Amino acid sequence: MGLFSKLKEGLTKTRQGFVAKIETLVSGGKKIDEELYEEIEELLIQADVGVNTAVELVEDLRKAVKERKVDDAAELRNILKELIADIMGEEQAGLSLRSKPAVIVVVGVNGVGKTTTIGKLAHNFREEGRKVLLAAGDTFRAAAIDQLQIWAGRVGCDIIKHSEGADTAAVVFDAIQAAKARDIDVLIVDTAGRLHTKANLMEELKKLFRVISRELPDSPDEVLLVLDATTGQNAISQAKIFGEASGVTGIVLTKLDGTAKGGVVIGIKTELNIPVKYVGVGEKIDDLREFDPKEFVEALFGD
Ligand SMILES: Nc1nc2c(ncn2[C@@H]2O[C@H](COP(=O)(O)OP(=O)(O)OP(=O)(O)O)[C@@H](O)[C@H]2O)c(=O)[nH]1
Ligand SMILES: [Mg+2]
Repeated sequence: MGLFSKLKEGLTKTRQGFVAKIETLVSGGKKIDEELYEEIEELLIQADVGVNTAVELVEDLRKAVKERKVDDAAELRNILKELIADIMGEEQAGLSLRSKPAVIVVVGVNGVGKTTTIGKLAHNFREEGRKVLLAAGDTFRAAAIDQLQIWAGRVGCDIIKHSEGADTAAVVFDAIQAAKARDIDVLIVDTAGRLHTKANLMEELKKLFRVISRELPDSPDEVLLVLDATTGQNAISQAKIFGEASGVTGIVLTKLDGTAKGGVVIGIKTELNIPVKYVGVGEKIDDLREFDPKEFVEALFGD
């Protein structure tokens, strides 16, 4: 299955819980009245676009209906799609890898899909012919190191690791030296899942960034925050706190396959100043896709 079909399939539940319900709501010669607007707003909130965004969208919908003198409620579906497409824009935010080795640090709370995303990213880079090195910066659990090692084996790239309990900054220091010596293009650093509310853990990340930029002045090139789409609005609060504490440059939104909360992509766009760079649509090695906002809107509406 192609990745667009996968994205479309992954968004099925969101589409059923939102677009399909709106379609039912506006069909059958329904009158465009206050009640209808309220119901649409409710559906938007349920799809996790966020309350503010839902209110604004319905406000714009009202304006468009007035301006265009729309009297067929069925038209609302397409106007809403247009408005969402306007919000999402057309621009794709790619990675900005400036240095050699380029360093990507992957952060996020427990279990969102950091390590899996690193495996998939490494695979993509390898496909492009780039030399990749992984750093097992999650030293919290021995299993975390093993998990990254398995991904390195699958992808066919090297990994730098210390034993459980080691200092993450020391692992990354070694990884940078190895990357320089081995002519590596991209070094990807795994980190332990941490609660965004724990100040000491966030301090640890800052220390890590200091070590990296001492070795490579323009690095890290990217700090990717991994968010789990199934957590909906909670993902947005995580991003706000991580964004401030660790200079996040991009978001990877995982588990878009099978969630009903796909509307959170729209909330991320309106509430955060951080672009979504990749989306995860499954657990397999090639289930990571560069995020294309236009394609997302098409997939969401099933068109
Ligand atoms: N369906 C689906 N599952 C995913 C996706 N990305 C990751 N997962 C699954 O999510 C689970 C957690 O993934 P990990 O990569 O271990 O998450 P992590 O953030 O590294 O977790 P910690 O290291 O414990 O903080 C695994 O079972 C993955 O297979 C995705 O895009 N879709
Ligand atoms: Mg992990």
